[in-house]
Amino acid sequence: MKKTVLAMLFVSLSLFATNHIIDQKGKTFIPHEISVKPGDRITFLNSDPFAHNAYTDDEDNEFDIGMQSTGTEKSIIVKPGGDFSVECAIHPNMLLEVIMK
Ligand SMILES: [Cu+2]
Repeated sequence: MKKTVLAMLFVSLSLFATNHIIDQKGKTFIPHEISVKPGDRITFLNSDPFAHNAYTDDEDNEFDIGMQSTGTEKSIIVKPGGDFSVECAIHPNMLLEVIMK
């Protein structure tokens, strides 16, 4: 019974989750600022003819998608926490600001 309630809660929460698409093009995250809430997904695309990366050292949302080659997509799920910045380990000038709603 308890498991069923938890499963229903998870399903209803994920119904409200948003998938935010971030393209990497011209060595830029597009868009370069997004507003998210915990449970949302951020999907990184790569439209450049070379590899990119996306990572953050934020203590609540730490992730590193590794090397991302042209035409692929990689996703992460946002955890509860504060605003954070995402960078590309290959191109230090790339910056994505993630704002928590
Ligand atoms: Cu890059």
